[in-house]
Amino acid sequence: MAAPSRTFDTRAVASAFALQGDYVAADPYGSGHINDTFCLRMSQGGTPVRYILQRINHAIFRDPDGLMTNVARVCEHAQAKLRQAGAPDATRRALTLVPTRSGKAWHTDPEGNRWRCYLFVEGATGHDIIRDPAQAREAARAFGAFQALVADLPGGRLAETIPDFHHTPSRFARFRQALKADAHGRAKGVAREVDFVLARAADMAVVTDGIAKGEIPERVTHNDTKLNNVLLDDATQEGVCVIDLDTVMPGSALYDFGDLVRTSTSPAAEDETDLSKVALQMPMAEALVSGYLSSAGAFLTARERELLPFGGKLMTLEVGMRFLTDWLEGDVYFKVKRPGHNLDRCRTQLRLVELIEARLPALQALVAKS
Ligand code: ADP
Ligand code: GN1
Ligand code: MG
Repeated sequence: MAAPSRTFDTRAVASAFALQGDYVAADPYGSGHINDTFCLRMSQGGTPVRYILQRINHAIFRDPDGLMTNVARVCEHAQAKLRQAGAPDATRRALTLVPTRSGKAWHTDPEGNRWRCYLFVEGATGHDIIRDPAQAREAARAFGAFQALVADLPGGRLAETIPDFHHTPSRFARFRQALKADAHGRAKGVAREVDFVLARAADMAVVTDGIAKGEIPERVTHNDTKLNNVLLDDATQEGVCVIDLDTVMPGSALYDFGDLVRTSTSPAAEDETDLSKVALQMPMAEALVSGYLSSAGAFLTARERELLPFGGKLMTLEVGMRFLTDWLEGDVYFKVKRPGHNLDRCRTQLRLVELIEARLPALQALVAKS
């Protein structure tokens, strides 16, 4: 469970939202690397009811109000479409914000922290590690369906909640800056990892150049499609609810498919220290392709299809490079729980990049036959 970086008066925060019943407790919840997430427990006439209460990390999301405006738009659009389609369980199939007592989508506390409250999606789990191909298929189908859902989002372009979030060349430049500055004297211990990243300079701009030249379409994408950002039904494993909407903004389908490859093909945890456990399981990859194409196949272009496996390599390389950058910069971005945590995470990612590279032709063949 993620420990919040500090304690908060969650009882006071909860009282700002239009909730029924009595406050019981709010416990740190989930394994996200960014926000402070709590499982809020209320008692409604003796019946326990849970909510998700989240403090937005405004050190990372510099425009939290713009972010919440995005999130509210996406939630409302998803709910409206589900209701239109007659879905009986709309509040389980898309995130639902609980408004504040004054009817706003988020609460600002006296210290300037932005808080939001969601209905808790019960009976479903965000998994940190993929268990079987059925889960991979459902996760990929759900994220593809999410892209289809937001494709007709009304109200103009969404705010960029983190500018250049997946602009891999900018991430590469930042990495090189951190390496040059070496503010914590850590560069000498990571020469192999640094060389690995530098040797792949030519990969960094493939997608951004493709978008700039109009060869790859810009779409509204989720941009953080790690496996634990989709809740799978505990009984059926169906991908019921896509969560973590902070980075929903213009992007590329390749980022979303790519991060699924990164997080749903290996049986090892993202921070596994035994690199021999990192593996690219082809049945998982096959399930990702079939699940993603089942919901996104109708709108993907030929070029996007062709680049799906490369997207997997690029996203894994990008995140590996981001963990390495954070290690060099002194662990200032991702939450860490132990010394060397970011470096451990970096190493699993770079190992997976190697494995993806070795299987690129096989992965391309999988896409081609689907
Ligand atoms: P972060 O940006 O820090 O990753 P997330 O929005 O992904 O934060 O939330 C952290 C965790 O909280 C998720 O991985 C998931 O386990 C859980 N979670 C978030 N929203 C809900 C919800 N509406 N219902 C149930 N669990 C949720
Ligand atoms: C973060 O928020 P979370 O834990 O779902 C990060 C992603 C990384 C991921 C690596 C806003 O995702 O970009 O891929 O960690 N989110 C942000 O596990 O930076
Ligand atoms: Mg998350």
